Amino acid sequence: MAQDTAEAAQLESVDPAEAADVANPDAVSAGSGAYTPMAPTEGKGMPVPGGIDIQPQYSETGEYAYGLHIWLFWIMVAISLFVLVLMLYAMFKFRRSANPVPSKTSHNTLIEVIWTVVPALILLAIAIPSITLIAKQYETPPKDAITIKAIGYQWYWGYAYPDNGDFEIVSNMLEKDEADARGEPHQLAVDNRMVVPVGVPIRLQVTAADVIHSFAVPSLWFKMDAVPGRLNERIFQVDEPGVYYGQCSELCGARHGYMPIAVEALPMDQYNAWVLAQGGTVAGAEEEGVEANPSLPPVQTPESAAPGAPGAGAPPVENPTT
Ligand SMILES: [Cu+2]
Repeated sequence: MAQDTAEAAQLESVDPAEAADVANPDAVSAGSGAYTPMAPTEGKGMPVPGGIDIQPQYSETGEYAYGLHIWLFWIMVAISLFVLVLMLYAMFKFRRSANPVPSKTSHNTLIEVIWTVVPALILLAIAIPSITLIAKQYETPPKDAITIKAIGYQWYWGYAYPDNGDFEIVSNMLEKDEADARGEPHQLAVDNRMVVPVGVPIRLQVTAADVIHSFAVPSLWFKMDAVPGRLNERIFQVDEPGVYYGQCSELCGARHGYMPIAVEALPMDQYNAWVLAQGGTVAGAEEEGVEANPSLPPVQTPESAAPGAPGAGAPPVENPTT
């Protein structure tokens, strides 16, 4: 709880003007102040040096999974200690010098019932939360969920927003000096983040344009293979605003390790402002008199996405046979 408050305070303390300095100048000017990339919170949504546990979770499914992880850990500790104590006891009590005549006992109904029933109960205590977790992970998103599509390319990610005017964001890894200048972790920071609304279910579709990639964000308990020609889908929901980092998690070629993922979760009104800044559309915008900025191109194209730019990777081929 104290940690949450500290994180919230840190998020709020980011001065927009200050953040604009370190942010992508293109994105900021294009949005005319509508969207400023959020400064990440140290240790939130990212790995930490020397960390041995899984990352703190920021989705409902992730929190449930973390609970299961701790539950399994203590079951393992209890069983390991129990077996160790039994072994030490037997080794000491029944050593040859103290117990020269071995017991001839071959049956004990009570013990046999116990060592059958107790392991069965342990398995049940594991199976119920485990199956519940699987069901939670593959719960069908509600009909009105916003659809976002993550597309893996060699070697960068594209994020399409079919419910918001079908624009696509191209996301490339930042060079070390750029990431340092923005105060973001190197090899996780990207030029254009996947921006999502916070607190609402999202229908996240994952696919690829060339080879198999995998879209994975550990702190949001999300990992799904991106397979060319297939549309894998899973519900995706982020509890609180923030920046969450991940990486491609399926070996996909030479620059597999250099196509990170950065998800930025924003309150719905800020998400809508970001969508409009990208030239997208917002549901119900016509009635409210809000229109997309027509002076902006429909697709945000970072410099590093240009053919031949450093880190650009091979462009996707629409139809290689023609
Ligand atoms: Cu990949």
